[in-house]
Amino acid sequence: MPTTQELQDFSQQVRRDIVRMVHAVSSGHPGGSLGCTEFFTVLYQEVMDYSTDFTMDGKNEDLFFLSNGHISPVFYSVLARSGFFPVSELATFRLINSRLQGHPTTHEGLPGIRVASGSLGQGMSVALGAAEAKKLNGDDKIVYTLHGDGELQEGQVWEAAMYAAGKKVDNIISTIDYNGQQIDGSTDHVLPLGDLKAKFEAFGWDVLEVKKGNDIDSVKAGLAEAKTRTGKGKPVCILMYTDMGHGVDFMSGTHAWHGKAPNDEQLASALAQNPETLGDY
Ligand SMILES: Cc1ncc(C[n+]2csc(CCOP(=O)(O)OP(=O)(O)O)c2C)c(N)n1
Ligand SMILES: [Mg+2]
Repeated sequence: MPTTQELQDFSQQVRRDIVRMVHAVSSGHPGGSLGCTEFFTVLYQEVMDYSTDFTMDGKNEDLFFLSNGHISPVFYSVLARSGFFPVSELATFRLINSRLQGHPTTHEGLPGIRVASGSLGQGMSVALGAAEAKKLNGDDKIVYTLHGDGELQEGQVWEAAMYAAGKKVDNIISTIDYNGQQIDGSTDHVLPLGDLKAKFEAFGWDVLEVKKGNDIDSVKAGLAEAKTRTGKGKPVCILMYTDMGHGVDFMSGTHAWHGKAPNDEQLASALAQNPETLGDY
């Protein structure tokens, strides 16, 4: 198992990748990506049991579905640095004919991607299909998902949530990136989410909270606890409190960098705050 320091170093390199990828093409989504960096790092470097010899059906492997597909920069960086495809390919982010489209797609055949996402609200439904298939196949591995909090304003999420509990899909762990921000402002301003814990519980889920979603050890503990709660008849939800734009001072705590690229000076500042650890692509 990697040490906390190793996971922090990994996260720091991922943060560099995120801002460099988005800067290079002057487009993409750094804010949510930076806020979920520790989550992806812990998930792929410690928690999930997977093969980088990628197969679409992923039998006898843990699976991950990114529902808020706009945060593809963090996903691509972590997949590359976990061995799914060459790190150098990060330089093709959002280019014509690249496998690294702005929002993940399956058509391009990028290892690690099992569903096209970006049209918000669909990932939990897809993941439930995969989770049920695992049960039918006698495969005891777990299906993980990630969703934005603003994404929860999509009705399909709640249809899926109802289905998951009703059908006792207890091999799924769905994490909510609870940053309190979305594209046009705070979630409170755009459309308040109310008491999310009470809502998921009312839908029949087992809910736990990770209060420090940008702290490696807290994310580790939360994911480990969530795993112990699988197989008990209920789907499991993690409300993970994060700081949008975490790790880059001028991007932190605001929706302003939801989908905006840094200019040259801003990139230099972001990189100075996150020195190279594993080597730039
Ligand atoms: C169905 C759908 N409607 C609208 C959008 C446009 N959109 C992209 S990201 C986003 C905000 C989502 O907020 P959240 O899930 O909290 O993501 P964050 O800003 O925290 O990264 C919206 C409305 C979309 N991608 N899909
Ligand atoms: Mg959000």
